[in-house]
Amino acid sequence: MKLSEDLQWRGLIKDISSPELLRKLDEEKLTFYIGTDPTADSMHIGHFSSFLIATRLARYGHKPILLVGGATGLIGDPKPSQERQMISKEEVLKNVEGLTRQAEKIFGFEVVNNYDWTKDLTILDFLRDYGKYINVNYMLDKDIINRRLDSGITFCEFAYTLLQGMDFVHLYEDKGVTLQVAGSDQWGNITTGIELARKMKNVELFGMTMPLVEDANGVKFGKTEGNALWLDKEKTSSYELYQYLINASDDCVIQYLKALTFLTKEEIEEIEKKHQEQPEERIAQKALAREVITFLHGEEEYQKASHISQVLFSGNIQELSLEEIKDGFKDVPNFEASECTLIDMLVNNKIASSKREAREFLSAGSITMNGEKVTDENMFITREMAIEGKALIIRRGKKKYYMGVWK
Ligand code: 545
Repeated sequence: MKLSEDLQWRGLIKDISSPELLRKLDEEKLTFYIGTDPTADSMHIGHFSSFLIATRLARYGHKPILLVGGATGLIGDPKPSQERQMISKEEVLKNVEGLTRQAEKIFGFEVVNNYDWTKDLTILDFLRDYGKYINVNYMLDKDIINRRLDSGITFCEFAYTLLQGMDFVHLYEDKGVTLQVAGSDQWGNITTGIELARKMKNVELFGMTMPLVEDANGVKFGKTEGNALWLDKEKTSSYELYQYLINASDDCVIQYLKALTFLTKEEIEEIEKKHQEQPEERIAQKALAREVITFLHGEEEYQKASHISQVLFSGNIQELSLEEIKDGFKDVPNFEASECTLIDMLVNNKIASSKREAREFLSAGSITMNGEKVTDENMFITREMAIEGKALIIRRGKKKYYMGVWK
């Protein structure tokens, strides 16, 4: 399939600066860029969907450049709602390092930093060489800026779009970049660059955006209760990522497969068919988790995450290593384990609210310890019972977990 057809089939094209671009994508080899600002030291899965576009184009022979905004990160891309909190220079620097390392590791493309060509530009040269080409009226028309006119926008943020525009022109001259890709919130900034290049260099640059990936409720993909899922596995373990992906809703999962994996049209259609026959098997969600985690963290991490999930599902907790236990039970209530009777352990650590309740749980057979049912309230708990001498996993009822940790 041609690249332009593939992108359209996946629903990855929102805006394009000219229909001519589709032909170029299929027939020429372009150098293009996508940028990210160092507002954090890691990307999250929401950014990942846009960055994947870079890999898609690269697989069709185009040359990607990733830009980390050491300069633009000091200013802050205006949000439609309110002014951003300015980030300290030290933090921007630290985040640039984190993001650069991550981008090189995950995507393996050339990374540039716009601080390098912005830091020595004087304000007078900026205004004369760039500011002179862009009309304020033109800037006020931009969606994001326009939406801020009532609540207000500082000159600092207002000028942001010019910095990003300048990057596009700079990368055109320095590296032959003729295309910028991004999520659809970047359309205004991309067109500023196109406008600058047209006026300054009399050349036509191209831009393309993709829709931001959302769930059925319009919540941005990759956010759970306001928490981001990071691409850094020290910040979000593969198991946590697995849990998020495996729980994708049936309504959205096919779209996620299109936008977030490299499975082909035929493969996705096949998965869709099987998924519709037996939705309870979660075939599509499993494929999504496998593809995304393998791409990001490698096959081994995927195996680990799916192993933890299977074991937790079957209840054979003894099969997990301590490391896997720590991953799988990161969010369950913890207590410090010590030698005592089972019933004291349950009550002292609030697994049961009273001895009477504890006895009820035990006689009903609803307490398990490391996957095995326990019923004797006088059973004496020792360190030897813990997994690798450290962790005791208590389950109450079907779903409620607690972790006792031995010091
Ligand atoms: C700066 C200078 C350029 C080109 C681009 C930029 C960055 C751009 C921007 N992009 C977003 C971003 O989010 C913070 C990431 C924290 C790790 O703000 N002005 O930096 C997002 N981007 C990816 C997608 C996006 C966009 O990184 O384009 O649409 C999200 O999906 O919001 O010369």
